[in-house]
Amino acid sequence: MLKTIFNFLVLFAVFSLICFAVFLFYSKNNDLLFFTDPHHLVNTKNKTSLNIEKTTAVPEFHQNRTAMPAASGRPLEPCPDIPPNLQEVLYVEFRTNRTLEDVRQQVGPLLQQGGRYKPANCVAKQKRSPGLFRKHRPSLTTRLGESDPRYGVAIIIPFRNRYDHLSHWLHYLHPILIRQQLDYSVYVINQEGDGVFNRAKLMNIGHTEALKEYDYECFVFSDIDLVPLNDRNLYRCSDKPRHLSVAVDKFNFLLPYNNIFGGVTALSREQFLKVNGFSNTFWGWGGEDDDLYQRIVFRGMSISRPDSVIGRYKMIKHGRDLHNDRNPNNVQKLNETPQTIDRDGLNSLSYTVRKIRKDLLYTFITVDVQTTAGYGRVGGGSGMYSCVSAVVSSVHLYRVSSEQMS
Ligand code: UD2
Ligand code: MN
Repeated sequence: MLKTIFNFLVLFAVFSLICFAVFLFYSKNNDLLFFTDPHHLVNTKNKTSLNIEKTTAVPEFHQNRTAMPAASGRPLEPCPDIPPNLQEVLYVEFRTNRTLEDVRQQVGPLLQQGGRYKPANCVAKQKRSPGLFRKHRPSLTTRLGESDPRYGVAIIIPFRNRYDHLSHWLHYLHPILIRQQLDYSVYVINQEGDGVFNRAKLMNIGHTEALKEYDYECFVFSDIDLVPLNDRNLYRCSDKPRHLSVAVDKFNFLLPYNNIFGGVTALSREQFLKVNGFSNTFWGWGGEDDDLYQRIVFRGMSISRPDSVIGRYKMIKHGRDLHNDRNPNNVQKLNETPQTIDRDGLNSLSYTVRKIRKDLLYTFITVDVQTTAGYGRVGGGSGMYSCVSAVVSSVHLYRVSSEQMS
């Protein structure tokens, strides 16, 4: 009898132990409150709310890029229409030595390889162009680990041998673009060799190469020597092609002529395709920006601009570069825009990529632009328009016309 009771007790003890072990196992996996340190839970909650408070209180520039606020499983909210930490008067100084290494140390921790950034706490605001319902390419988005391609801005910089300018540009622009809560990447398109420079073709190449990496919605084309003086000049695209460098110190903060479209411009993917990009045939200095403006008008669009307070810029002082002399043929070519727009541009672009280098601060793409000998062919036409526009450009200083503000 005693033996039976003893056996029963042993069995009961073993059974209880098994039950307890099973219970422990499940409670660990399911985070049952019963077995979780209540202090730990409270702290986690506090941590989360602290993070949220912190992100609204301090400029985003100070946040850690790798923070993952979506850990709660909830999708990120869209960023506010007007980013909260914009600075309206920026102090910009170029008379100082600034190395890329300095810049890397300052902003590098906030960036991903290739000069890439997206806000950690909200979804960037760049919207898909109205009417553009293309299918996006999931292969590209997954390659970069992105969730939604609709918000990407590619910043394209035409470049050759302006390394000191590059350091200044990166030093000022990365913090500005971060405060603007953009989802962006910086592409520096470096023309190989010392053939005649072709700014416009480098822009087309930048657009094409950037789209191989990511389904960007917006393209900001920027000279390397232009730094905005007001964060409110957002590097986004809008429903019209946008001219951002409205009031440059070099031009006494005035538009040198009303239709100027050089410096810094923003075109959505749809707008840029509509004009077939830039012409590829403007070799040497000048004309390519006016040709793009004419393409925009020819395709029935108009441009928008910020006002001259928001659109202020400082340009790094420089002389004319070697192999980028003013090309007198380019002025005459402006007569031909209506004839060339369909056959000279993105659809006729030809170049060779020599090297792609991913720096923390930018993607550096060296290309052979297939420079022709000399400065390209002379365009046809009477040159009347060109003469008039050249005279108008050099003599008149227009104030920013109010209908172009938006
Ligand atoms: C004006 C325009 C510019 C462009 C140019 C004519 C403004 C404010 N700027 O600038 O957008 O239309 O006239 O082509 O309206 N670059 C190099 N290395 C070179 C040559 C040029 O990197 O050897 C790049 C660089 O990004 C530079 C840009 O091309 O900022 C334009 O050249 P620029 O600065 O010599 O022309 P600029 O200041 O007269
Ligand atoms: Mn310049």
